Amino acid sequence: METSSNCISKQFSTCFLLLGLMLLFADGISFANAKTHHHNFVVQATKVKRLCKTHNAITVNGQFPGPTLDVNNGDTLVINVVNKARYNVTFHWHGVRQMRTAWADGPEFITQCPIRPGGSYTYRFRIQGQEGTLWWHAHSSWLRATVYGALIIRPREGESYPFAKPNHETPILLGEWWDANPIDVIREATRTGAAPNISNAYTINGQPGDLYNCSIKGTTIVPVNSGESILLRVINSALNQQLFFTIANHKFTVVGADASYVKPFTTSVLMLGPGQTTDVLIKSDQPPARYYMAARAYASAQGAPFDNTTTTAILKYNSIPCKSHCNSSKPIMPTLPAFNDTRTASAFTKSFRSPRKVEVPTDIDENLFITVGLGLLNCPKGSRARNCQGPNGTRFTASMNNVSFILPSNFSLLQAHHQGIPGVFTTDFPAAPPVKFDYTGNVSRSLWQPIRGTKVYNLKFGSKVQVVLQGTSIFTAENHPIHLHGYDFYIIAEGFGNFNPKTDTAKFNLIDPPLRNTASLPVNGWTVIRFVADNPGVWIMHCHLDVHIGWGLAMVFVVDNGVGELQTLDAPPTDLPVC
Ligand SMILES: *[C@@H]1O[C@H](CO)[C@@H](O)[C@H](O)[C@H]1NC(C)=O
Ligand SMILES: *[C@@H]1O[C@H](CO)[C@@H](O)[C@H](O)[C@H]1NC(C)=O
Ligand SMILES: *[C@@H]1O[C@H](CO)[C@@H](O)[C@H](O)[C@H]1NC(C)=O
Ligand SMILES: *[C@@H]1O[C@H](CO)[C@@H](O)[C@H](O)[C@H]1NC(C)=O
Ligand SMILES: *[C@@H]1O[C@H](CO)[C@@H](O)[C@H](O)[C@H]1NC(C)=O
Ligand SMILES: *[C@@H]1O[C@H](CO)[C@@H](O)[C@H](O)[C@H]1NC(C)=O
Ligand SMILES: *[C@@H]1O[C@H](CO)[C@@H](O)[C@H](O)[C@H]1NC(C)=O
Ligand SMILES: *[C@@H]1O[C@H](CO)[C@@H](O)[C@H](O)[C@H]1NC(C)=O
Ligand SMILES: *[C@@H]1O[C@H](CO)[C@@H](O)[C@H](O)[C@H]1NC(C)=O
Ligand SMILES: *[C@@H]1O[C@H](CO)[C@@H](O)[C@H](O)[C@H]1NC(C)=O
Ligand SMILES: [Cu+2]
Repeated sequence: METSSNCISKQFSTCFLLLGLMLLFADGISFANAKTHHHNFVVQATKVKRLCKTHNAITVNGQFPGPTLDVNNGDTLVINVVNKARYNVTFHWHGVRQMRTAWADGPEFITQCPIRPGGSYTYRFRIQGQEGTLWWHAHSSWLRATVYGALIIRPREGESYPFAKPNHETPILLGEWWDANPIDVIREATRTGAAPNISNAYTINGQPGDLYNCSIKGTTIVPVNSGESILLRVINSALNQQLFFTIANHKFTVVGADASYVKPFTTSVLMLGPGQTTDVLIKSDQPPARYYMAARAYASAQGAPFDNTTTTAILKYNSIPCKSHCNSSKPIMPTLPAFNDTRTASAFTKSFRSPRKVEVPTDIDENLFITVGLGLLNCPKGSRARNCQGPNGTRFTASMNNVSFILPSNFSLLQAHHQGIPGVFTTDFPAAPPVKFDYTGNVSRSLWQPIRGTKVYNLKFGSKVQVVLQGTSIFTAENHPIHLHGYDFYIIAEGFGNFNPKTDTAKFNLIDPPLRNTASLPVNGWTVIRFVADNPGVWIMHCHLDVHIGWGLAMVFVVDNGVGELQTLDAPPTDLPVC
């Protein structure tokens, strides 16, 4: 559970720290002590036993969860990925801005073609102006079920946190485990058109915890001494489920999210959508004992099946006054919100503020309204029924503005954009829904089937963008964690029902909204985000529930180069995988 500085894993075959030269960067600040971290990530099948059964899980360097990357703001990462597994793979450094280095962003067929079995690719990028907790994960099929790890970004050397230095720090990675090969699960669903099988467990740092069978031995334990403060870096790395997280008898002070600091607030429960991170401080000020920390689903879709199990780890005071019976009494269990407690989820996401007044983009150049939701594809009557095992002989789908996103297969979008290769995508992603309707009402069945396409939306360098994300109740309404690559955005408002431009603009927070990379779009509601298109490249915006990505819940922004080298996408790396 401990983390050391810089090169955390002893298993890295190489880990050099090079002194950065006196380089002048775009922001005009020189970092004499910025470092370059070199890592080897070997993707390989590894025997992992959970829930009484051993599976050949795909891991990085045989570790599950994968190695923690521990860096300082301003550092450079050079990660050489070698694919020794039997699946295509790519890596995404979730939340890293990737200024001018879109080639290192990772979503397959968006910024690169997959690293094939036997292949390799070196990701190079610098952390610029981000501090807190991010993470990395595979961005190909469902590999990220087991291929993920924490990315911790500390303040520059010599600088400190904007809060008292905690006595300890530990990442808390919430995950999701199938008692099956996750790739088989998604392939089966793709074949049948039905929803994929739900998971069998959630995990904390890779362990389900002792409420599950055969899971007592590995349960994650976080040891503490009385009177300390502990920084928990909570990451929702689950594939398909928003999660509530709480610790018995301990309150959280939230200090950061998605590698930006926030105005501290206290709460006894967190809700994170997949992709989101939350940094919290806790105090070990309770009677010495063992306290469960626990996570379970926030399941907002009515009637849809979900994994309703509970994962636990143990916050264990070192000074428990007991002898032989010490381990026999059960840890103290917290109360978790009800699975459908949207009120608690919403109260939590609305508590976030930036620490101080920030510069929110105004004078918007691009004002987009994007509907987000599920759908059903009708099948030709009687034919190919095996492919149409969704509701009433349909196939599940999902869309943004009625376009279900299809990945290209012969070129990555970034390569096609950079080299001007025609026929790979079209630039007609609509800025508004083609049909206006009561998005959160009883939607006519005639509107449920989207079109399919590889449509992008073009943004001029430097344009100020507002996106109103509007959930729909097509098939079923549901909370969607919407993630934008290459950017952080301000969340200036959210609400329930249909967004009303006449009245809801009054709710915009243009003073101190939180800066994030993943927004929880409320079930049957809306969220408004703003950002400046200052990073050239091809950037996917998608639901971070992998089940929904597969159904097409994504769109892509193509951001043009600006003027001069500092506003221009770098040249592609020479080892960039091609299709
Ligand atoms: C999905 O669940 C069904 C029903 O339990 C089972 O028969 C099937 O084998 C599962 N699929 C996979 C890929 O595990
Ligand atoms: C756990 O083990 C018990 C006792 O062996 C068994 O009855 C139960 O079905 C198991 N639960 C699961 C989820 O496998
Ligand atoms: C979880 O779902 C199963 C199957 O639907 C049900 O039997 C069980 O009672 C549920 N458990 C909880 C804690 O809701
Ligand atoms: C309690 O459990 C820990 C491991 O969880 C073990 O190291 C220790 O020996 C146990 N103590 C007793 C008294 O059984
Ligand atoms: C939540 O689920 C409970 C049953 O588990 C139900 O009684 C309640 O009405 C639901 N609440 C909402 C807001 O859907
Ligand atoms: C499926 O068909 C039944 C019977 O016609 C109907 O009641 C139900 O609403 C349909 N479900 C969907 C998702 O279309
Ligand atoms: C790439 O694939 C698309 C769709 O299959 C096709 O229309 C296009 O012609 C292909 N482009 C090239 C350059 O091969
Ligand atoms: C939804 O609308 C359809 C017709 O468009 C109607 O048949 C159905 O009864 C409505 N359902 C509800 C719950 O209002
Ligand atoms: C989506 O487009 C299809 C095809 O044009 C149409 O049938 C459907 O009604 C549209 N749905 C919405 C929500 O715009
Ligand atoms: C793996 O990647 C290659 C190269 O892009 C592609 O042709 C192939 O279809 C991919 N395989 C799978 C199983 O997706
Ligand atoms: Cu979604």
